[in-house]
Amino acid sequence: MTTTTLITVAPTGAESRKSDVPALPVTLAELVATGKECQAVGASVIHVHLRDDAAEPTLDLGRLKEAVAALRDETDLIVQLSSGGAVTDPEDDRLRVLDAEPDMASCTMGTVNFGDDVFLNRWAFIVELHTRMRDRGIVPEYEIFDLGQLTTLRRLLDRHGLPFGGHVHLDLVMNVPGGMPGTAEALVACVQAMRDLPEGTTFSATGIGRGTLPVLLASLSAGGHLRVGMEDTVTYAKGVPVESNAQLVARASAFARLAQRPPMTPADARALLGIPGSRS
Ligand code: KMH
Ligand code: ZN
Repeated sequence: MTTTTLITVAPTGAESRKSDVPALPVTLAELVATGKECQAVGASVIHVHLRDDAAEPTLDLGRLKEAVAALRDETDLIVQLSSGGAVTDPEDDRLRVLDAEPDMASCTMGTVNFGDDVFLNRWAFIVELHTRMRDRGIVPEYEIFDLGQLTTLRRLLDRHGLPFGGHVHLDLVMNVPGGMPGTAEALVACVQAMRDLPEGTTFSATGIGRGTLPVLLASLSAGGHLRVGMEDTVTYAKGVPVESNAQLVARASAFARLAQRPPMTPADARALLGIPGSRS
């Protein structure tokens, strides 16, 4: 049984606008400050989306490299870049994210309706991401938006082999409008489907919006890990805006402690995920 909890913070995302959510970290300085605060209250991984000078989502390679370097300099967090980007980002730009040489990158296991948009992830693109990550020594976090995407993950691993480091870690992204619901029942269905994945596969879970707390509690009780952050929710409680990412991480850490599974250190998270000590 898992005795500690890996907590990932997803501080920014590509969907919320700074003008609507003033507490959203959008500059590099804000991102690094957020990373430090979140590490101090229990985060060990940071899932990064960047913004440009107008606070719009960007996959600019120079900015990505700068962010990876700054987060490595200023924190011990495992740096996970989003290869998902925004729904409008072309595949080539999403693949180029890997050139920034993060510790980890996300790798989504299929296409999903995403509110009024479509988050497109063709099979050939998935294979390319998975293969390039392995070639470059980048550990993937497989993002699962719906039950069938676990079957896609199994197919990927069967046909194209294990990721770099040999450990399989996935993240259930629940309650996206168009994906699986953010319920304990859906999470348990995913856990059952994970039996077909390699021995030792680990998972985190995050619930978008009002799915946040049900998914957090279900994941802890099912032996899973946690992702929280303003990418996934900007509301702390009904009618109460989130003040900071650290507020969400602190709440997740408190629940993890109550569950007798305190937050994992970044060093322990590296060991779990098969990430080499340091690249800098
Ligand atoms: N912004 C979403 C379209 C990821 O980071 O890999 C995709 C996303 C998943 O957030
Ligand atoms: Zn993301």
